[in-house]
Amino acid sequence: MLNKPLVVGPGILLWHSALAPDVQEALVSEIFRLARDAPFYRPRMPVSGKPFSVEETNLGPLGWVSDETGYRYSATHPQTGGQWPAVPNLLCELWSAATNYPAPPECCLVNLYRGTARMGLHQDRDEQALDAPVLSVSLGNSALFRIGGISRRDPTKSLKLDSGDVVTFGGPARLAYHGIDRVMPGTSELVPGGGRINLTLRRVSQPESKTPDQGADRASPAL
Ligand code: MD3
Ligand code: FE
Repeated sequence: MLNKPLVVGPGILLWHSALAPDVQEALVSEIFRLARDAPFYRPRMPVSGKPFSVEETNLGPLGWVSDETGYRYSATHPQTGGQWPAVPNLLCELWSAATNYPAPPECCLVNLYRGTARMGLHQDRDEQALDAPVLSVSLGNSALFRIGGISRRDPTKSLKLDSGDVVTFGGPARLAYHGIDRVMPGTSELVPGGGRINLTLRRVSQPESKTPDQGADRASPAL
């Protein structure tokens, strides 16, 4: 399913153009079909309530949501109250092939960037399973992605993410600060209405171990 990745930095693996154009098209139409049940909405910042510029929805048993009261994982859509649609099989297989993690992803966050939407520098740390990498799929317009270290003051580097790119962030990169500085207009025709879609797949809870021994050492999970 996947070729050899490019090692962009410690814990950062990039599969450039991992998804063929026909697979990218099928994924985007599947996402907009699923979004009829779980519509894109604008999350709000904790405390201030300022709306994100990015629109979001989720797939899977848990969705990442944000409002005035904080960030959290929720089994239901904040507007419809319904469960999130299932993660498509192709994405579960991609997760397994790219991460080799012994349990399926629980959350596929779908980020929709229209116009000048961007995402400020942040850490993903609302998950218990920090031993699992995060997997990102880029679709549509290219984006300038920025990644630093585990301190906000660490130096950052920029990486262009193109449609069909797949990246995993694990081990030393799992808690790295990262964000999307800019999406480059007119660089792809993939997304109807224009823009960029990012799929971020995450394991949220620690899986039940498959053998009694595997779960014994919770203090030093294998990265
Ligand atoms: C590095 N999304 O949803 S994907 C996010 O393109 C998020 O929409 C961006 O950051 C986007 O949280 C960036 C790349 C990414 C995702 C998660 C990471 C990089 C990461 C988690 C840890 C380190
Ligand atoms: Fe993130």
